[in-house]
Amino acid sequence: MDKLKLREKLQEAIDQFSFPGQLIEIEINKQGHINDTYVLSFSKDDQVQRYIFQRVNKGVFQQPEALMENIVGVTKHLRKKIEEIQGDPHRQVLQVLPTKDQTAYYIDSKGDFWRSYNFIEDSLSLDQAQSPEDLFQTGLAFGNFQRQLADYPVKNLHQSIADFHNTEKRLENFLRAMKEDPLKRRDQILDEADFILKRADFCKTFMDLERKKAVPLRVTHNDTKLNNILLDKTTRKALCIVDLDTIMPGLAMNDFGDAIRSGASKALEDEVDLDKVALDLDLYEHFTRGFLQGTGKSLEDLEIYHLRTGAKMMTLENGIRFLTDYLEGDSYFKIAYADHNLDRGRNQLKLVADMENKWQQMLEIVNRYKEK
Ligand code: ADP
Ligand code: GN1
Ligand code: MG
Repeated sequence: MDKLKLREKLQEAIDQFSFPGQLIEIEINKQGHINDTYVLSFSKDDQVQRYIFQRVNKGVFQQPEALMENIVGVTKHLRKKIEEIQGDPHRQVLQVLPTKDQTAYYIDSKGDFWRSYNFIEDSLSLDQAQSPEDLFQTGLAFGNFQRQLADYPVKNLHQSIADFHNTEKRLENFLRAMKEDPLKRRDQILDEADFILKRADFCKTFMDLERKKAVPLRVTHNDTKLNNILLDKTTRKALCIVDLDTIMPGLAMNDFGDAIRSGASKALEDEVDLDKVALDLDLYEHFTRGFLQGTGKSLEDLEIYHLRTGAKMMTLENGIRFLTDYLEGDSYFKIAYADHNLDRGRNQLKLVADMENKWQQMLEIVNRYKEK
């Protein structure tokens, strides 16, 4: 889309927010799979100020009010915690920029849902770790995030997506898509379906624990993908956790798990050479050390025992979700080419298989950092 068209598309919504000065640039950020993310630059008195501006995916998030209430509540709580430890509240937590009407979002004439945040300057968002220290920092930040939210009332949170990490339901949806097979893609993934079905019991593990109330529901992020954390460009320390749309009551193990899935693989999530896809135990160890340092004493023994289960669960669940979307016609995740979801799905299943080979070592590493 050319610049003028893009500006036209965004103008109605931009006009509703109190941005300072003149809009001088609109850039597109393509890192996420869900929302349309733009970086707006405004100039005032020779100063340039940038903002994140998002068209939130209304197919995925159907209750803007509830979603933004979660985000406003949680970011306020985090800001207080950051101020208490003399951190930098402007760079370490997202700040929702209200509309001129003082609301946290705007619904435009087409029914699209828009919101804005402060842009965190001098930061990096990685699709793949560049050093083990990146993973230590990420682990520490996600661990701290859980600890800092441990006293936030879980009951105040709305479910922004129902059954988001209900892996049992994810499997049911996959099996239904296999049966209905609207695009006749089923035959492409018979081996993958067989791999998934062999793990049907495993898919129940966390739902069983939840039903027995054996593990607590906590305030969790639920989308702890590596590129949902910003690192400081200069110090390379973890700076700010972003993409807060899925903050909901959830399981600590899943926050650990999705970060391992996305950050501790030797390859990108859509690498097609499956020989390259494997769990990097060194990265896994660095993340684990950071995460357990961050959570401190806040996790129960059973949660710690099941951290490795979370890594396998989130990887299998994402594999199932990518393949379901492939079968259903790629309506959920953004794709860059026709078989993108198929490639992502295969990649995730290969990572699951590799985790199974390293299952014992994954537990030993967790135990090594548990006592410290
Ligand atoms: P999606 O839900 O589509 O993944 P995100 O909210 O994660 O959208 O935003 C996409 C990307 O934009 C993030 O991965 C991150 O790189 C970047 N980003 C998001 N918020 C900010 C921010 N406040 N400052 C700087 N970069 C950001
Ligand atoms: C999506 O929004 P993004 O790109 O950070 C998805 C996650 C998946 C991930 C896979 C709301 O994350 O659940 O694990 O893609 N987010 C949502 O890359 O579905
Ligand atoms: Mg994201």
